[in-house]
Amino acid sequence: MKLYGWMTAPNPRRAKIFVAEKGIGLEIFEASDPGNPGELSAEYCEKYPHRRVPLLELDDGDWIGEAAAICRYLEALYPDKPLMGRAPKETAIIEMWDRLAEWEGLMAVSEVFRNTHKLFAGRGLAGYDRDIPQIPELAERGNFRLGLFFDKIDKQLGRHEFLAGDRFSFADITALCAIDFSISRRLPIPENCAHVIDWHGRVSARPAISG
Ligand SMILES: N[C@@H](CCC(=O)N[C@@H](CS)C(=O)NCC(=O)O)C(=O)O
Repeated sequence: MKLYGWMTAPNPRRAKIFVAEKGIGLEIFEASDPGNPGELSAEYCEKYPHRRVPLLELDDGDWIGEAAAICRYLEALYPDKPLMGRAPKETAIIEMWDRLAEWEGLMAVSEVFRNTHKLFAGRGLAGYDRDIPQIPELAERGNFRLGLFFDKIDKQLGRHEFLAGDRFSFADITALCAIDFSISRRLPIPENCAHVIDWHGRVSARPAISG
């Protein structure tokens, strides 16, 4: 199997951290164009018509896209060190928080990034083979949504050690990737979100993440 990523992009990072946390030996390949690292290569886009990363290419030539689907597949193949739940209720709660972190956190930062960054002019959304205009109002709304996301998870992290309860899970990985992406765009964790700041320090220090 081969995992394709794109430098420090947040969605491939979710899969890379998942693989590292579970200690799965997987070859990781860069999908960007060597001549233009700001874009996915033409060869990669031909292989994967949805034109996004991450992608898991299987030994039989089939492929699986979407970070959560890739991690779900790897969790089934490598059940040790479970990150997606050990029983139906825990599994559902982890999925709930993962989806919240993706939709309310990662999508909010992406709205800011994709609708403002000069290099992404005409690429307001990932995954299309034609121009998708940037919409400045979406960046404003993304910024607003991001603030709501920080407040929401601060409350949750005030009640639990980790996002989906008392064990580190895939939901923490998604939230961390969203928040590190936000920090890299100079949108830091608000100072009044003390629980998020504490959680961010603890999670970032995990060997699979800091190493
Ligand atoms: N829902 C997808 C989102 C994947 C996605 O948007 N990936 C971005 C990188 S974080 C991408 O492929 N961008 C390609 C581009 O901008 O051309 C997932 O969970 O994997």
